[in-house]
Amino acid sequence: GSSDERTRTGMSPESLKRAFVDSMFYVQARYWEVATPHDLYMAAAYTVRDRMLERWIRTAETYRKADARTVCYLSAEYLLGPQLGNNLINLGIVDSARQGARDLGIDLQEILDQEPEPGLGNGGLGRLAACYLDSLATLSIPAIGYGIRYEHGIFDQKIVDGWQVEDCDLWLTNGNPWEIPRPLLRYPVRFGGHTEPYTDEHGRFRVRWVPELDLYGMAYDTPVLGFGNDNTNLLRLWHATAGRSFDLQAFHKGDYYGAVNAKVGAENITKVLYPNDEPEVGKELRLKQQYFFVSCSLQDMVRVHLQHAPNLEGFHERFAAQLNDTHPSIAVAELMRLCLDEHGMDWERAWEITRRTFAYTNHTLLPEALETWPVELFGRLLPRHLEIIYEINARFLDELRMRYPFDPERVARMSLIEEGPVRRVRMAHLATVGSFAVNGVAAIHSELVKSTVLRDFHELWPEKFHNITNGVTPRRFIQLSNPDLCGIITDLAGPGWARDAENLRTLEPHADDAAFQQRWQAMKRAAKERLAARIREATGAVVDPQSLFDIQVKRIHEYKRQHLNLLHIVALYHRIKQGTDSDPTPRTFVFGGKAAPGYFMAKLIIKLIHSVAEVINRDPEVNQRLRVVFVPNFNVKNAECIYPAADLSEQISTAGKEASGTGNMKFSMNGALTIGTLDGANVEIRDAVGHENFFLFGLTVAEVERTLAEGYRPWEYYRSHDELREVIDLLRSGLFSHGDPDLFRPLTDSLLQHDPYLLLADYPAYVEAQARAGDAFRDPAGWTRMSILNAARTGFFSSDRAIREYCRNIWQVEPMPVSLAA
Ligand code: 26Y
Repeated sequence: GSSDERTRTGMSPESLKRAFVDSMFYVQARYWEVATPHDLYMAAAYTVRDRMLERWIRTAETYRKADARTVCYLSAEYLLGPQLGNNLINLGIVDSARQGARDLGIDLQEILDQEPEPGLGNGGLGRLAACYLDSLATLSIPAIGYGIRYEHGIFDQKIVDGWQVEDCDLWLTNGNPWEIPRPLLRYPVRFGGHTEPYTDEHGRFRVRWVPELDLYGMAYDTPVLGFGNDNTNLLRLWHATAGRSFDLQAFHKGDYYGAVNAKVGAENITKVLYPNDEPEVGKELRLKQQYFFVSCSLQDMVRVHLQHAPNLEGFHERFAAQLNDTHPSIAVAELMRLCLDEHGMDWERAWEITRRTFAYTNHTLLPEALETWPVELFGRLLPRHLEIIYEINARFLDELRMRYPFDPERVARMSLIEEGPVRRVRMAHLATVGSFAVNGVAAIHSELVKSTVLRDFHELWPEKFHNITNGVTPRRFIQLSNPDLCGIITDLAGPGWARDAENLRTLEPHADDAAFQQRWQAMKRAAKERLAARIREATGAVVDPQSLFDIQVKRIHEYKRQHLNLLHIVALYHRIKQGTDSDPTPRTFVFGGKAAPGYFMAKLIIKLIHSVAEVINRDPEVNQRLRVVFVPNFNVKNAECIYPAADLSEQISTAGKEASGTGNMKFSMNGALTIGTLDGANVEIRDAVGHENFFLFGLTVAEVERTLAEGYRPWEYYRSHDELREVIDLLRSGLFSHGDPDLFRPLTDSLLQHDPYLLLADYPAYVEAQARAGDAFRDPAGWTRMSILNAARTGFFSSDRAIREYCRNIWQVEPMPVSLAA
């Protein structure tokens, strides 16, 4: 093509340089001497984006021509993390870009560091959605991710005097070069009002929804590159703007300020991500967010479908729509509404299409985390949808009564409506009834879904239930995060491993090879040094890269038991002070994670981590052996620096509580050993890496159940276990709270009185497993062997494997490779 074209598509260092200089001038409108680091980043991002567009357009064209069956992933969260580095990798131009930057006297890393990350998710569920987008594109699966373009993502965590303080996330303020606004791609979304029956032109009974207000959802598109192919999929996020009704209101009633207020109200819908990773009751705006993005997404799917079809028959053949937890489960009622009210379909046909369209992934068993909405709120915001849900329920309950004529209790348990002083809609039941498949996210979790929260449904429809164990993308979590490891693997296995993670097994035969071990240790050492530098920068704390890096990073939650980790740390401290220490392995304990702003106990745990750190780190008798640090603001960017540096990965949730976990996979792939319970994907990780390469401890799910059923008395563990008692007494002594014995009372009281997560019951086994880990670390060759085997055997936990299973077992969708040559 012309030199102009090459400027936008060429991949050589020369073309990239030319394009970069060009973007600086024509996009950023800056010249060299005044360009800020942010300008450098923006120019680089636009340079890379140009190189994505040809693939993107070619992909859209290919899918459209073939009228390809398409996966629609519906998720309220996408925790993408920084884009630039990942896009360079997926385009295969990292070296070119580094060379080009160097020629211009710029350090590529400095440019990468400029990018604010789109934190449009809370934790595991949002990051899983991002990994799945990466794998869908890499496997050439026609797919669209639908979600919400939150103006403010997950809050920035600051630490003030050891306490978490939330700061507003501003990821959009300096502009987002990756998104393409589509101002003409807008759909109306309505709320409130009432419904009226009427008779249509064929004399049929119909219902009309007369809403109170409407607004628009406008699309913002972000391209998602595949790795090692030319497919580029689409992440379509919806932004709320006020609808036409607001303008008319102002016009007719002369109430200009009233209309302005209403407009502001409408635009609030996509303002901010709710920072809880477990629901709290009745947040009206959250229900609005959920309906808003679901309605836009389904209208978009209907539009696409009708480009090739005369009506909505066959909609379920064109699309498979995955519900990422119940957050988008109102989609079941919305698709029914579209079929019935907007497309004149009869109930039976509409219901068949709806049930064949959706599949539902469950991510939690915690009863308090199952979403339900008060009927009153539901009916006020979405009167037509409540009617439809009642009708779905009435028909479903009729079926159940026929099937179980003498079991009214079962029928009541399965109802979509929870009866009680406040009647509520059970979203998990709606999702289950309205879907053709339901899956859990790890083997043990999927079994528990069938035997607990959805037991009755499993008895009714056993073939509907699946397991798909979660996975994570090796591109971001090995290749991008750990370039040295990437080099080691590529040297042994060739470059193919990044598309087929089972190739990691090539490492296995080298696990005992001394030269290879040395290279492995150097890789680990360098990663630990990078993390140590980062820790120093962020907190001022100095840590020794020679020590065992023992790391727990994840959302702060009582069920994840960061405080069990702390009990062990305090025990080690206590032993050193007493002169009874038998574990002389120097350790650095690293914590990171955000607490939901309203979750008092979680915030107190963060304060306790800092308080223990303060005492230990300044005590010269202890601080040569132990250090404790909290890395503030755990997010994707920080995570990329943390996983490669870990020796030991803490996966210590109470058995049965962690659906899967995905951090456990990221650690293990990077050669960390796990200390963990038989919970979530830990079970499968342990089987994969070999039981001898995993530090197992703790009660099993069955033992947890039995312990609680038999009347668990944590106090007795406290009484009968001397060290445990001393540790808890230390927390209550004021030693860690400048003499205030009450500061951590809520935590210690909760442990002694209820301890719903069985920390005290698991404490002895945990401390014993930690001692085994400490001993093992003192044998570098043995440890390195185990580390290598962990990385070699965790290919199963690639999100490519998970997505292949979804494609085969749930979506029935085939790859459609895109060729740029065409
Ligand atoms: C309803 C709203 C407040 C809400 C928002 C986010 C509720 C839940 C969540 C997030 C839940 C979540 O992240 N769950 C995690 O999903 C991961 C991916 O499957 C699992 O690995 C992890 O065990 C589970 O806790």
